[in-house]
Amino acid sequence: MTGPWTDWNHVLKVDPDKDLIDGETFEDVCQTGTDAIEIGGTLDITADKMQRVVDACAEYDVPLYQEPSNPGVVIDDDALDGYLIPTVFNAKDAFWITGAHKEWVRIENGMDWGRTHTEAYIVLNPEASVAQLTDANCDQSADDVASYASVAERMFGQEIVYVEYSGMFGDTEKVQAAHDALDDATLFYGGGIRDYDAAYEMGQHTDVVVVGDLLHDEGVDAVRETVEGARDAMEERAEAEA
Ligand code: 1GP
Repeated sequence: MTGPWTDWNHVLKVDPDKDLIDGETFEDVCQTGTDAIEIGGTLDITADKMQRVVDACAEYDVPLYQEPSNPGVVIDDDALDGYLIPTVFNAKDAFWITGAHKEWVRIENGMDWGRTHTEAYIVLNPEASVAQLTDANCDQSADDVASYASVAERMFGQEIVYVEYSGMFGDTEKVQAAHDALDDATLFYGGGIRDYDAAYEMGQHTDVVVVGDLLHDEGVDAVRETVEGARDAMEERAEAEA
């Protein structure tokens, strides 16, 4: 179960429904130093909006992944390195566990399995759109989060486990619990990373720090700081473990 994300520290999530700040371009976005760009969002996403971001990033050499929020927005484009297909493990609405996926596997032109990878979400901020949309049960202890991580990795063969706090900085104890539970799968953490210090702190508990809204709210310089924070934390951890 290896993918390029095993070498990543930082992912920038671009929401195709949100604008960049004035004066910034996708060329700037692709030059923040992030390890990969994940294109996805929860609300009002269309294939056209997805395509616009892919087209704008295609000529730069940062890896590009689409994270489709539903089967209708999947785009077929050689510029994409792959698709990260989310499953929300703590959703009460089964559509987000297997319902959407049942539609996905029969999309027009078929699935591109060679480029399709799996992401097991554990959604923990009840205020986030993703929690409300999927009717996620966010009331999970650190032990529960560790259990979900094991279920995802061991029983459902997920390549990535994603602790999602979208919009708020999460509980590092729960993130660490997920990290401790995993052997092979890569842990992504996303939510409320707004500066170097937050990225550095969470970088001590996860494999990959994901940054989203900061790009659309404050721009590429702020994102670059988070790249440095995540990288410094992970380099220190690697040295300590060596
Ligand atoms: C959202 O996990 C990402 O899916 C990032 O969250 O927008 O809070 O950075 P933020």
